Amino acid sequence: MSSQPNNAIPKYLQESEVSQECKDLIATLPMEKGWLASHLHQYQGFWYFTRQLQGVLSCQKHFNNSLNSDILIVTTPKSGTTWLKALTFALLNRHKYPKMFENHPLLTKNPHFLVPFLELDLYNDKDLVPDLNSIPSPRLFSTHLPYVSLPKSVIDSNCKILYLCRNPKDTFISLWHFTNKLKLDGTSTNSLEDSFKKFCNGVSICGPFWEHVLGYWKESLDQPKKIMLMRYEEMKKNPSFVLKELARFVGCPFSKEEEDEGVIDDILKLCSFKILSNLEVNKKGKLSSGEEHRAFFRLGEVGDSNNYLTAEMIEQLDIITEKKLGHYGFRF
Ligand code: PAP
Repeated sequence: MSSQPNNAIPKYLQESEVSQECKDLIATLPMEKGWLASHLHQYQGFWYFTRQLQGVLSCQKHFNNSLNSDILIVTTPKSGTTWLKALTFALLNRHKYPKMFENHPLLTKNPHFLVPFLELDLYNDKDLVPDLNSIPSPRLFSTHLPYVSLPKSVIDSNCKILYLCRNPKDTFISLWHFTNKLKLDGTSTNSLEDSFKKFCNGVSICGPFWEHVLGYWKESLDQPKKIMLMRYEEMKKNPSFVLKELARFVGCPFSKEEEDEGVIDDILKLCSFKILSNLEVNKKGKLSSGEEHRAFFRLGEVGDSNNYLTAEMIEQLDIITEKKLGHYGFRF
């Protein structure tokens, strides 16, 4: 691990800007070669890049006032986080910005800016603890944390959790593209085969993928008022149905008048891949954590993994998925 702080490199690649507590912990944790930064560390059963681990520890320690009115978007990486952030933000703020295509914040701000990640954004700096008390309710945050690692106050409060997952084949291919795009030296791209093996073995960012999904699936059955589980494929197939369910779940259902006036269609249009990916703000600029906005918009379709994976790879992922999730009644 490099010991020189280097502000020229993006945060997601920095490995030295972490607290002594984090460094001491890392020395005791299993470690593997990273997809993006040099290392992944296994903490509480899941894998994180170094800077992310700093954020995980910090939000577990300091995010201790989760409110019943909070809404937390939780995803496995590359499951449609950006899309769900945009949809939820537009849903909650529809009365504030009725003219959706004129002055809406989504037209000039990336969805990750409007809905910050706890561990990758708000709590990512070792010396900074944000004051979130002045944010008007409902506060909208996001995280990639697995259920077992959520801050205790999130577990204890009656906040709402929106969990989104995506079939592992497309999730894997999206992650593979994303990490290769964000590597700075184009020479050392991760090979598909090598990344596939790692993904199947659970060694991926916030992996094992299946354990992440299983944790929230089980909790969504036990706590249906607190956790709503969504699938990317379902959102693509029937977006208005999912959006209406989402609105009901967070306590702001659409009225008959809104439905008749086309508010649902407007939100879906504003948050569509076509509109969001073509906005100036999303074609350039970066997140506070250093990733380019445009890296979050690639294709936005279901089934693109068929263009990359061999029949054997597909079979292998299907078998793992059935073994790990089918047994619990979960299918994509
Ligand atoms: P994150 O977890 O790192 O925040 P996330 O937004 O989940 O990333 O992943 C991006 C994926 O969502 C990309 O999928 P792809 O690689 O298969 O194309 C991206 O294209 C897709 N995506 C982004 N915005 C939308 C959208 N508005 N509608 C549908 N898919 C989208």
